[in-house]
Amino acid sequence: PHPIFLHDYQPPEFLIDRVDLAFELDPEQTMVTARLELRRNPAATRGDGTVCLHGEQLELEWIALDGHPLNPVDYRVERESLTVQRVPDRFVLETQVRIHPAHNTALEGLYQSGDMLCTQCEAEGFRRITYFLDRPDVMARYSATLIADKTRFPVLLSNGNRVASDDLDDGRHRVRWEDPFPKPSYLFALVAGDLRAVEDSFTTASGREVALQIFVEPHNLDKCDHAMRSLKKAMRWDEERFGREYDLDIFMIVAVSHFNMGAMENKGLNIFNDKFVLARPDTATDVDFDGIESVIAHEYFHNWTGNRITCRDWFQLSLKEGFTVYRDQEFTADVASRGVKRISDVRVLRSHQFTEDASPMAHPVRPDSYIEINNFYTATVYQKGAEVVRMQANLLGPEVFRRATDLYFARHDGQAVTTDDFVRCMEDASGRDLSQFRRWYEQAGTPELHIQTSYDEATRTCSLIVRQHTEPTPGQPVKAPFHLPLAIGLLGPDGRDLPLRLAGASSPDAPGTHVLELRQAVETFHFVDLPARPVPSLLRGFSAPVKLSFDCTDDDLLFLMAHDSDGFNRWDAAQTLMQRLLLNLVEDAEAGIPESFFDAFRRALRDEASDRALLAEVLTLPAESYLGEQMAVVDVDGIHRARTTLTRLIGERLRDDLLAVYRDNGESGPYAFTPEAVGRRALKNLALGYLMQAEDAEALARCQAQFAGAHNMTDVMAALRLLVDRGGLESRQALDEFYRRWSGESLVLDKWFSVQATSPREETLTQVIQLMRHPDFSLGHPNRVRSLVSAFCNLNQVRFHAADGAGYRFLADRVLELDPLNPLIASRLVKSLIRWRRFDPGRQALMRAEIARILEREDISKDVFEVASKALD
Ligand code: B3K
Ligand code: ZN
Repeated sequence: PHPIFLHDYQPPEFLIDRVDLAFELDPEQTMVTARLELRRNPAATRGDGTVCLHGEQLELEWIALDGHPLNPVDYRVERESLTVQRVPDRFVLETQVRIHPAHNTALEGLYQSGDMLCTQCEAEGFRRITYFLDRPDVMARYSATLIADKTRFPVLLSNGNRVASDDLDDGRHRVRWEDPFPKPSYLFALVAGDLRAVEDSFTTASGREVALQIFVEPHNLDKCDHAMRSLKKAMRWDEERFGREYDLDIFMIVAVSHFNMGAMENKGLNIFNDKFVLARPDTATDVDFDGIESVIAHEYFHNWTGNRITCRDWFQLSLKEGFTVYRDQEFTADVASRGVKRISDVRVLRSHQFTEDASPMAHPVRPDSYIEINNFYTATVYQKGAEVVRMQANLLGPEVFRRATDLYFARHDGQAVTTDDFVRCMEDASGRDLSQFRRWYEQAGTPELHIQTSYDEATRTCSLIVRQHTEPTPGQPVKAPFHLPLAIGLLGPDGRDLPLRLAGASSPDAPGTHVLELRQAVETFHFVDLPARPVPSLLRGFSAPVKLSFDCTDDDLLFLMAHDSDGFNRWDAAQTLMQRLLLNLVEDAEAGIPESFFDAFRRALRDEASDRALLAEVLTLPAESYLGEQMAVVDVDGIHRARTTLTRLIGERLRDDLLAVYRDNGESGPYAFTPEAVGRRALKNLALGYLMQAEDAEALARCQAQFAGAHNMTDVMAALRLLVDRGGLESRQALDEFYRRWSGESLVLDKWFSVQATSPREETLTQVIQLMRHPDFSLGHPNRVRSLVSAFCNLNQVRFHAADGAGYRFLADRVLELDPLNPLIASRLVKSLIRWRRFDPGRQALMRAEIARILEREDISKDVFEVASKALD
């Protein structure tokens, strides 16, 4: 397989204005007829009188040009294309192909999920449906006529508006859909099934009535309320915050159980992994409710950032994904808690994106080459892309940023554009020069900021020397400095923010946060008029996606944790402190924990005034994987031991306070998904976790009672998790009972699998191997694979990285089994192996051997090939 390069981009030789599709749907074989109106692209730079369309796994039945069937000498069918010779500048091409949805295990193109048929076209799935110019810069108007058996497939959906329907004589029926908005092929969708809809409506700001429908299998009708509420919230928010109104008269969401990722923003017909639609308090946790709200919002927001304005080519993926993630993050921050949202987003960034940046798959937010684009739906394109938009929003300020996005929507509506076009709108609306800032799109790697602070009593000056440095990444040995916002505050002895006055500035800022703009590799800043040595609070709100190191004592961290006016930095100070204690414990198992730490923890637990959700975040120890990232060589077992020890010590030392917190935050009344209630549950279950590690008899009794008596899945799962990690008879009984109760609910069963796969107990891998043979396990079901295999490999550092390499062997075996079925899922799994350089020589050798074993397999997909081969480069 060969890479494709951004610098080879050429505009399409032909454009397609209109597409009329007709489907005779049947799982075994579906006939697809396409009528395409093509014309030569005036902007094309070359052309040789032929047209070459993409197509994969299509059986061509007939083909006609301007109404005349073509002779075999006039066209050529290859494995991935159809070339037609000697075409005029403007013509109509008609084809009919045969495809086989029931045998489509890759779940790209048209496939079967349970009893329904559905599509997934992004990025390059449309070419598995019909011959086409399957690239995002070819935007066309579509109609789709769907014909299927009326009993099996009473509901037939596609993009846009339903314009006609009738019954045929043979028991089939026919429905025609027309989408008035031009779109790239990756946004095409169709669904056929025996579905029921929950319906509602939304009145837009300009007074238009939009019909809202969520389609599910009949038994799931009672799990759609939260999704519908989330959708309406998102529609309103996008009007208020970005001035974006919905544009069709109908918006549909369909929940399907077999889906490669989270959801898909097809125009007017979003298709969702049912995990991000279905929720009832007794079946879904707070984390699930949260995921549904933000994924529904994310896909809805794509209607403007992705659909109306799309990407010129797939290198520009972050144009729509980074911006849309930024939008959904802001949505959640506005409708829930801004502070908690920022913390959880930074957790994700640090644990997924920073690690990716430090891996052989490191790539810029705008990659410059790929072998398989599906490998680039990454934390870098999504989460770092969102950070890059966030930095621009912060550099411009809210009003100017809003002007800039308004300009972007006005200037590029209906176009396929680049990240550069986006930045140009930021520049044009603000008058700022963002040329250096563009490096964020071009250079991979996480910048490291090292800040040295000093205070001079004589001049009452606090100086900051700021150094930035970015390690080389594959293909980019030398990095130029980034332009970045560094938000800082200085705390006085009483814990309050001091007025900040830069040397030379005429008047001080008000006390609070000051944003410094960095541009050089080394820069010095002097703050004057400071009566005493301040404690600096740096990178407030995580103002740039960098790794920060600065010289500060444990006491400084305790001080920031207690006083910083920036909630994010209070949390971060606590994390840094806990990280220090834990890494000390890894080095020396006998190292003590200072009394001041327990005191601070106790004070926090007793602080009735603070937000419960924030408190739960502050009091959560850093994850084992995150601690590993902070070490030169990951000490898998040492980290597990240290973290378990500190958890137990907290449980023992703070027993009474933890029990009080547990009791005070119990459930009263029916389940509510409010930030307040979610925060209470999080704090209560965190307390229970510490107590359980201390092997407290009262805690065990409470945990069992919670498992048996809770009415919401959040509390049930928290208790089950703790019982499983503890092991023994109680664990077995709880698992059996849970299975009996929920075996009919696939999404709940996923939790049953993953709670076992992520347990740190020694027997976990043996257990996981047994579960692979469970009648409810199937490699053909991505959610199940994720809940068992991916959960074990990605969320269980201590067992996956067992020193004997059994975890690695298990993973490689699964990759080899999955690759012929579903390369996208197989390739995601390989990513768990590629950070082998971070481990000791023994583990390194074992991991490399498994990657090599994967690469030896003939006929490996290009998805897996790309990741595995880059891993060994
Ligand atoms: N745009 C889709 C992701 C498509 C992934 C293709 N392999 C969902 C989203 O980001 O909203
Ligand atoms: Zn997206």
